[in-house]
Amino acid sequence: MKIVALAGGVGGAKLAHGLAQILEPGELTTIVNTGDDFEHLGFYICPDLDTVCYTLAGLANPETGWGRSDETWNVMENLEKLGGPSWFRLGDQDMATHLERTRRLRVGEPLSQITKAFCEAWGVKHAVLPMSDSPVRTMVNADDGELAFQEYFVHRRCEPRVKGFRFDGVEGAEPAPGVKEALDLADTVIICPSNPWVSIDPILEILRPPFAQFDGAKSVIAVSPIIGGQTVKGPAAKMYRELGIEPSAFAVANHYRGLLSGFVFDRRDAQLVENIKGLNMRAYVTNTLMECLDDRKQLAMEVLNFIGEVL
Ligand code: FO1
Repeated sequence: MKIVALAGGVGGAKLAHGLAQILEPGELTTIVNTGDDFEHLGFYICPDLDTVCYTLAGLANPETGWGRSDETWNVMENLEKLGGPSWFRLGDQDMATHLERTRRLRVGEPLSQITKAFCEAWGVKHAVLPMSDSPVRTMVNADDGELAFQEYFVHRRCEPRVKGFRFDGVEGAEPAPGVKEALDLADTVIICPSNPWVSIDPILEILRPPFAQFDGAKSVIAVSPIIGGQTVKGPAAKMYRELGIEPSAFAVANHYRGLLSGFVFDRRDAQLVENIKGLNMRAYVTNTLMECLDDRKQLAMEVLNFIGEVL
């Protein structure tokens, strides 16, 4: 079975990690959102790409989900003493990633190639691709004006009310090398439990125009990031509410309506099963909360079995 997983940050990385425990390298390609990339302190930072790579490498910080485990913060502490910006926390080990990525980008190496080289260095065996080598920037239209994604997410702690989103640069951006090939070969695309508005929509915007078959011939399965009306992490539920939609697994299924052959959601939302089937997709109910490594593997196994039923 060949699988393409679409992922944003922490939730997506956890399921990709579960899939990587089961699938052979060569059977799994994870395509990652780069809409929340930004330049900060002179570094080119790719939070979701790093979260996915660190997680697959077993290097991710288990408390935050982002950044490195066993991290030290010497640079940040000294930066703060000098009055430098410290709202975006960069650990010492993590900083090496941004330093080297920025250096390579400056000498003309594309992001996809840099990611491949980093994955090799970290021992990540399954392919990880940025959605595009061209910069795409998620912009949050909030009640007090438009904000760059990290400004909204980290600096303003998701406090501004959202009115919509714009993916700056998406029109001119091509999928990264390897993305089209992976999709052509894939039996199934799994949309990981990431934020539909700001993690998955940017990837879909990049993929849709050149991949007509993506809207029909391939089976596409999504896993809900919303459990019992809430998100495990991040502002997806708050975003749904502010956009006038009741946050629920049904709202997520409805968001991807027309694209999905199957939808996986949590036991706590089992009462939504008939409504979800009414969206013309198969439904699978299980425990989707990934609290430990075994949960990741268990959910991945169940999603793969469900794909077997759907195909
Ligand atoms: N998220 C935070 O909430 N606060 C931080 O200081 C922070 C630093 C950070 C550094 C590197 C990195 O790769 C990610 C980091 N994140 C931080 C997470 C990240 O900005 C968001 O989780 C994603 O952009 C949303 O998927």
